[in-house]
Amino acid sequence: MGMFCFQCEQTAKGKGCDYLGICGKTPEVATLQDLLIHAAKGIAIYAHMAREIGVKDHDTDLFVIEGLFATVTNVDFDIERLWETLLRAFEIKEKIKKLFLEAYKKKVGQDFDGELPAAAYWKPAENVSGLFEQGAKVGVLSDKTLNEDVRSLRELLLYGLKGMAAYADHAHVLGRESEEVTAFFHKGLRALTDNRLTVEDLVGLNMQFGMVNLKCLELLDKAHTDHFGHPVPTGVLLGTKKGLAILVSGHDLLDLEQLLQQTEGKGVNIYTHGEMLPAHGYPRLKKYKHLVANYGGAWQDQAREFDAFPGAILMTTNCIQQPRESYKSRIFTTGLVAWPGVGHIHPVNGRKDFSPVIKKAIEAGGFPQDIPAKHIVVGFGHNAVLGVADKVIGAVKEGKIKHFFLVGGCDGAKPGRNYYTEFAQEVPKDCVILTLACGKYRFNKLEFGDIPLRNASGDIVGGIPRLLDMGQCNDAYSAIQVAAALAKAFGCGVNDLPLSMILSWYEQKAVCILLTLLALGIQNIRIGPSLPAFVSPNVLKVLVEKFNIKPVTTAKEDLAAILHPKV
Ligand code: SF4
Ligand code: SF3
Repeated sequence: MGMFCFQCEQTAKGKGCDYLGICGKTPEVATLQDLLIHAAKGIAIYAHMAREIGVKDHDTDLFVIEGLFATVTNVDFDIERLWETLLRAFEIKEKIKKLFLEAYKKKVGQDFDGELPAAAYWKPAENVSGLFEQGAKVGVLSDKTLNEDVRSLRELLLYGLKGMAAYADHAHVLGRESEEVTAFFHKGLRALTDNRLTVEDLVGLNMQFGMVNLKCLELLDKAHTDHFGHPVPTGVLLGTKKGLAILVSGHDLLDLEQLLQQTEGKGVNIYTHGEMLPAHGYPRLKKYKHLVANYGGAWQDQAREFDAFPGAILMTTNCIQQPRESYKSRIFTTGLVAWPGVGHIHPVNGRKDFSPVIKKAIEAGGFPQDIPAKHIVVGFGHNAVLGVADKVIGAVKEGKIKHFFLVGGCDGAKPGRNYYTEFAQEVPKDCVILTLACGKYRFNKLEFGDIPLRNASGDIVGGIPRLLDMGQCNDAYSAIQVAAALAKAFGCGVNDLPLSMILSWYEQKAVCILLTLLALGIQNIRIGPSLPAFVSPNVLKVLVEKFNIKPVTTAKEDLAAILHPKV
């Protein structure tokens, strides 16, 4: 069976995974995911028309969000689960179709007789091999006649929607939804089936999407900060504590909170991994004394690190990799994450029972002793940074801070990613690095020190840390807030600030954030380690002409070009 997927940065030969995903996605999984996207488009066609005449269905909205999230890189690798999801997709489509047809008849006085794209008429085949056949006909390259720029812009929008779905889902579990965000999932997916849309239409739609995703980032920021409090600068141990241990990875802070509640007083220590690191800065999570440390490095190092972890492991979102047999019985998934043969924790009325995870941690025995290590500081969200805005602005005006660099985004396994470590190390001492997402594991354990603040007599009275960890990838919202506040304080536009963005991308959440930055008019973004395979030469030309996007070169060259531009 064949496949084709080029949605992430590590795609085979920089072109496309065509017989097996580098991520571990099999052709069967890839094909069912393609079919799920096709099914979601069919649902969206009806859901969008229904919304236009005032009809909504919450199950439909949530299904589309979860369905898209399941197809993000490194989320759902389980054929059985995807099969079930496809059957549910058909039920949902029939439900929203019925709701639309009834409402249409009531409003217009006659039956709807419009011709719709093929996705609207999809019915699941009776068995899994039939589903594979269906999926093979609806993949990215299935329409050979499609203009390559149209395909490129459709995929750009689709990957943006997938990324936004992850964020919308995190907001949803915390009880937050936005009509504007939800409606755009249907509008965007439906647009992917509309052959009348031109390259210009699709560029416009991608920009419109970028602004909607800003809303979604804001929604999630509000959901997080209302529920967990505003992050505060907090030292996080990188060592281990003697005793039973559970490691929590991914982005879902509510899962972590429920696990902390269920392990409190039970002698089990909780460790964060990957994108869970920023959790230590949130007041409502840091209050738990048994949230003890951050363990391990970036997601791509997980096999070796999970192997060595003497406890249970919980994956709440991307990025799971094929578990080794040595820890397969100790690793659990929850939410949209799934791996065949790995235990999954399902919610019951919004609550998850993590007893199987706790039981496994007890069986695994835990760490035999304390391993002391250094601390790193997290928790520089927009509230914390803007709380000392006067000091920061003063330091810029006095020339103590010359430049800000946002060095953020995803990590990945490719060797070219050393660029980000080198870049952070080369940043001059009078510059501040803002960082977010999992790419920071390339440099967040290095010493960057402070920019000293002195009083009138020249005595040091404090300092601004040179590395400010703003949080998860979704906390790009914080970086946007800080940039907007600085621009206001200096009476200029964000593009005129002494601020440069050096982004690393891997999966689709980075795509949605990039589209938001572009929609905000931010220029001169440097992106790496390589450009997306799904961006056609003409689309790249538009991005370069309109936004002056640049691929990264070498850390030294890029820094020199930023700090000493040739005019
Ligand atoms: Fe390949 Fe990335 Fe697609 Fe996985 S998600 S199949 S690595 S392009
Ligand atoms: Fe990382 Fe997977 Fe993208 Fe949230 S966790 S940023 S790669």
